[in-house]
Amino acid sequence: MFDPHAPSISAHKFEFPPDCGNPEVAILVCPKIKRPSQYRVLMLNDDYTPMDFVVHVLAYIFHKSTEEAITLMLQVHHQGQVMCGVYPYEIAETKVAQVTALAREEQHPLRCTMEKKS
Ligand code: TYC
Repeated sequence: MFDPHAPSISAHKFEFPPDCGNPEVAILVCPKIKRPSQYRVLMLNDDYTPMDFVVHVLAYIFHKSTEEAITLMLQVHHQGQVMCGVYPYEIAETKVAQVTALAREEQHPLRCTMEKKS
């Protein structure tokens, strides 16, 4: 039977902060907590994707204003790549997949990648 007053690992953790320096205790109740890694999503230049398509993608997928999207598109065009945003892994992965799918639907070679932030 469930006894709400019985000591448990979580009750112990909250009521009696353990000595996390003691490895016998630390392995059970002192999990290492890390912030999730963040990922930059980068848009890459190519010679064939139309500029207005890239502007559309930046506005639609990355929620940029038209002005911002034009500036970013021109940056990619002149400098080779630009950062569109920083996201947790799954969001970054989804944005890359969405950009790639939209581009392939229109037979454009546009490429978008992600890289882990250090
Ligand atoms: N360089 C392309 C052109 O001249 C335009 C372009 C811009 C392509 C940005 C990709 O990520 C890109 N049509």
